[in-house]
Amino acid sequence: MKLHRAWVGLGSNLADPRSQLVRALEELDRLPLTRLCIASRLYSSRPLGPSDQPDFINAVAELETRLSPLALLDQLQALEQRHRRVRDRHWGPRTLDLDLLLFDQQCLSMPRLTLPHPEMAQRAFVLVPLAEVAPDLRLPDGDDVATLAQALGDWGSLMVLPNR
Ligand code: A4P
Ligand code: MG
Repeated sequence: MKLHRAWVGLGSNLADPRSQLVRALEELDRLPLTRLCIASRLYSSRPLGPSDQPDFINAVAELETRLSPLALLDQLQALEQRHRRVRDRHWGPRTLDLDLLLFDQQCLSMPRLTLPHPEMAQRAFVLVPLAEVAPDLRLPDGDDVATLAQALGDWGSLMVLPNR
């Protein structure tokens, strides 16, 4: 089985978000056929979408995996379930949200999985931690992640949290 590189966006704004993320990073490292290579610092940000919810904590993890994209998504969704995530309101509060941002340079458009993650290029809370762990990374369309992050210009709403 081939070794792949995948980037996962983590987000939480309920039930002690910081420990949700710290636990999730450890759990990502223990997924089958998968290893956590590097994790970004934790970032706090204002909620995108409905504003009557707590601020989010976000981070990005770089993984090495021998799983397929869909098998990795299955694992991420099972991990969300273990954090008792309840899906109700779109863009509403959540204990743990795991988005598969990139998987090698693959482009996929399936009902269960779109790669790259469709919203990632517009979100500072994804691009800034992603550029931190992978400063030379490009999207499949050739766009440079660090340049995209700088171009967003709404870093003001992002705050790095002190060490975990
Ligand atoms: N799906 C398709 N492609 C992917 C992918 N690349 N990664 C499917 C993960 N899932 C993918 O996702 C809905 C369906 O998308 C899944 O069944 C999966 O098969 P979901 O996580 O169940 O639903 P959701 O999270 O409510 O919707 P969505 O569109 O994923 O929301 P987002 O984009 O995750 O946004 N503000 C701040 N500051 N920080 C945040 O982290 N997050 C959100 C949620 C809103 N506002 C935020 C933040
Ligand atoms: Mg999601």
